[in-house]
Amino acid sequence: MTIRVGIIGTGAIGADHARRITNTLTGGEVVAVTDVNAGQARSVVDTLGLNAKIYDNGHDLINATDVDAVLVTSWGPTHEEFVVAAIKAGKYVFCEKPLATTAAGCMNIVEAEIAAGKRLVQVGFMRPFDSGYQMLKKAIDEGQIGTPLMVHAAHRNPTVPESYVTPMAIHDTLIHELDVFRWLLNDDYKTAQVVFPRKSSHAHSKVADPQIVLLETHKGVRIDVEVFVNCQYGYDIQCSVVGEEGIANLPEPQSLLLRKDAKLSNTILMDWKDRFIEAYDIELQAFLDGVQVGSISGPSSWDGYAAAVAGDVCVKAQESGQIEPIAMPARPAFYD
Ligand code: NAI
Ligand code: ISE
Repeated sequence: MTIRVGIIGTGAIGADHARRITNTLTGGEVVAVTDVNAGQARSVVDTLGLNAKIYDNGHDLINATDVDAVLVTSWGPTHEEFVVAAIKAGKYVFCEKPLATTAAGCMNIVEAEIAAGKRLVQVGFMRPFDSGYQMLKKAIDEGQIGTPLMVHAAHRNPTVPESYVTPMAIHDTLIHELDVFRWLLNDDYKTAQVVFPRKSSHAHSKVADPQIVLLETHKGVRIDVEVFVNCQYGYDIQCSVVGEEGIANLPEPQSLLLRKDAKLSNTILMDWKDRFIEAYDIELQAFLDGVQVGSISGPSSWDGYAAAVAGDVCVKAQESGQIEPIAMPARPAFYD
């Protein structure tokens, strides 16, 4: 059976997911799209040659009888409304990060899903599907570096638009680390602090950039993450886990080693779409396969909620300059 997919929001990642479902993945077909910018929806349908209906709004798309599963790839503040509506319609839903922009919003989704009685939501945290992060996790789980003590990480984007403001460094960008460290370390956060180094002259007035986020986990692991969203030189994700007996580093993406003009060089990618292209393919194939058999796995609403709880505290820490406690409720058995 081909899973008939409806996409809400056909901007950068919505269009990219439509492309991968159409050209790369198996078992899915995009049959419906909607975007508040109707021209954007039309352009994706035309560019990809989709046989898809363009809906006036997300709710009509969700309730369409020929839509089996929904992708929510609109702006973050709209996610909660669409994910809850999809759950209430009994439909599987893949929601891009953040699941909702606040922990309270994510909890509304968790409660709706528990009331529905089965897992219907996969969150678009793609890093657990990345082969490099999987190598890191395997090394940690097999005890290759001994007990993890510290993590040093960096999340760098070349530039961000004027609409990107200081809290987005947490909700929009750090949220990937907040999810992936819980998964890597099998641990949760206890405290957060944010410190601001000298500001880059490339950062516009509404964003403090770079920032350093300091996290402490329940097991006592100390994590520092540099979030630098105007670093200019590339899209660069770094992660180094220091254990009692060794250090495991996230592998660099494969690239040609070039000897030319008296230089030895590797290319650095500039775009998240390229850096995690395989992980996006694998996460979305996993979603389609899960819908096919009526059982989805991958990052859950609870993972989306847990990242948002930590994210809300990080935003508080941006404002207070203090070390802020993170109170993480126990995971309901529903998500075991
Ligand atoms: P974008 O601005 O390029 O696209 C969003 C689209 O949603 C726009 O075309 C906009 O008109 C549309 N839209 C907004 N509100 C809508 C509504 N109520 N109904 C229908 N359409 C609506 O943004 P982008 O970069 O594609 O991001 C979308 C989401 O995906 C965000 O939550 C973002 O955080 C996430 N994202 C995730 C990435 C990842 O690495 N997993 C990478 C980039 C984005
Ligand atoms: C963007 O929305 C993403 O999710 C990218 O993966 C991240 O690197 C970037 O900072 C966000 O703005």
